[in-house]
Amino acid sequence: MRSKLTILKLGGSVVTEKSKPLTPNTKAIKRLAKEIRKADSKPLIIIHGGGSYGHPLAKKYNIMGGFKKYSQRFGFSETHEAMVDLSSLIIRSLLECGIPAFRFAPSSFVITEKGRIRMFDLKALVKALEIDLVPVLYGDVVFDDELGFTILSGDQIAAYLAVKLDAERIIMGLDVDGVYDSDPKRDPSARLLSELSLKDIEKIMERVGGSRAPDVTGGMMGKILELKVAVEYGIDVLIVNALSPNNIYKALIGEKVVGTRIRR
Ligand code: IP8
Repeated sequence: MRSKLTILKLGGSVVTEKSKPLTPNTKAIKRLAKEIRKADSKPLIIIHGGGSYGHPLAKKYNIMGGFKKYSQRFGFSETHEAMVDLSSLIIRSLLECGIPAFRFAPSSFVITEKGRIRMFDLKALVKALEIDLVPVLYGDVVFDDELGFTILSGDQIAAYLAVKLDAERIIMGLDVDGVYDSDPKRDPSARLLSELSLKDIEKIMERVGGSRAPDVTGGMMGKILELKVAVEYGIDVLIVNALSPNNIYKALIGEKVVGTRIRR
């Protein structure tokens, strides 16, 4: 039987002002904390993206490409610190709303191999869930067996945890209404696809554009590719616009909401 676990991913373009370096979207963070509190969905894991905290720094120091020169060590640490700062803002807002949020910094317990998760120590996370804490994770810098270090996206973490912890669903809160038949940021006639199957995903894969801000982990295309593993496993994925008030609340309580539902 499924654990009823919900994995909520909040995109970097929701929790930050993506075009302004190191700028949080405080209004959205505070509103989302209230929506999450009101929905009271348990158990819950929250994962957030890097937005204007993680991505510009990761790009500047070429962290994704791996450890090539000594000077990158400062960039590795700075990128991580930026993510810790963003995560602190989010966790503080959650705590203020009465949600027992607790940070899990992926770089401390995940090792990747060429960017893919090879080792993920779940023990502490499971203990946290057992006492109804709400773990908060994020895309992070990580140590990598082949590359020395790299960037691990929140999307890869979401899909991995969903499968490992047998989650019921993944809710992706992004800055778009869902998956379109073409890129809505470039094509005004783009049509929202409200239901998608695995077969549909394969068909649209080459037609979905990436986001335009410096997103080192791949935009919508990367998201769909990552989530495919969870969908194949039988986990429902719902993509909604988290910048529209009440969407995350509705999604969490299972109410009908504009978005894209991806099912096996
Ligand atoms: O925004 C990437 O996470 P994402 C995090 O979930 C960093 O892809 C550090 C760039």
